[in-house]
Amino acid sequence: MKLFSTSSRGGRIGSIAAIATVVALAATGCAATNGGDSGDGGGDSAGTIAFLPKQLNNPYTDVVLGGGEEGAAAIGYDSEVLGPLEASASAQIPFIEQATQQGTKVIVIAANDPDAVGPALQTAREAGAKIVAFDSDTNPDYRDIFISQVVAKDVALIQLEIISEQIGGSGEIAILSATATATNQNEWIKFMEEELESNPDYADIKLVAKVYGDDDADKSFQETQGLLSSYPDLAGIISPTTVGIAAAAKYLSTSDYKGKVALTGLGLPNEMREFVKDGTVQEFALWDPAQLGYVAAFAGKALVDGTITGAEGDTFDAGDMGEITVGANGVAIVGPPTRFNADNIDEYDF
Ligand code: RAM
Repeated sequence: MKLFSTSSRGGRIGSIAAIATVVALAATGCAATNGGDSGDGGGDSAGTIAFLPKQLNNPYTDVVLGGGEEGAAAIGYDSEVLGPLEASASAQIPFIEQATQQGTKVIVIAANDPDAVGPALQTAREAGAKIVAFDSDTNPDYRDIFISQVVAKDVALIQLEIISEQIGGSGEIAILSATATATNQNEWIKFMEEELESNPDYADIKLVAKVYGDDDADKSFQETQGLLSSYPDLAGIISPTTVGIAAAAKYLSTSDYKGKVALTGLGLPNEMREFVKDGTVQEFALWDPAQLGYVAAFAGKALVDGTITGAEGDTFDAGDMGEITVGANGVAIVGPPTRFNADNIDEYDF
């Protein structure tokens, strides 16, 4: 079943409840459990899945967690959301320790840094927890499986294709990323750099700068401003982060650069709609983030049940998303990216 469109999944109701939980948590930066039982669970619960995103106060995270909580409920697990307010490298460690002390069966984590979280995850595993990385991988030594929404190289390629189309295949471009340590961001940027070097279609495109907005809207806004003043010939910006692209669009939309400097990257349709409609942005890409959380919950169950170990070729049931096969290096891919533009953006609600 395809979960992409808003109308196709009643479970979006579950997402709304989850968002309310996360918003409440954002005020305190701590954790809450949905579903009654905590720890290994009592009553009818199979146990708890702890979701530890890069940061709580990120609209992308809210959508991912909505899918995660829906997935956990579908397999009879309680879900707990915990994590820091800022996406810094070490900020997740105390939350991993907290989940470990609670005897959480599954920790689902989007790593702010592939190695900083390693020792804490090792301890969690020694205590019996299964580790599912999603969105942004840990070093593979520290997790059982990585749920990646899209093949990493495809995420890079679609953004290059779009920017190239928009700048006529020639000119200076810059990348506005999230944090400098984020595994997902750095992998996508690496593939973009390799493609720019090797693909003759991009011979006339020059990457002049990489800047980091730390998935903080204000910093991303300022970095955009800085790029435009430092590089007067800039033709386009790629921002492979939902926070970055929305902040850059906000800056461009009221500046003289609107419609002149192209902007693309990875954005949430609901955050980008106004900028597509006012002509600031022509086209950007993403996937349905809820699917990522949903599949991660099912992967956790399969690991706990022992039906998979995260080895290449393992398969697991992912409910409405069907059967998922684990690929090389313990990476399971959920689905392809989609382009959003004026023609289709109103069909999406996330
Ligand atoms: C931001 C985060 C996240 C990334 C999305 C596309 O919200 O950096 O990790 O996957 O953008």
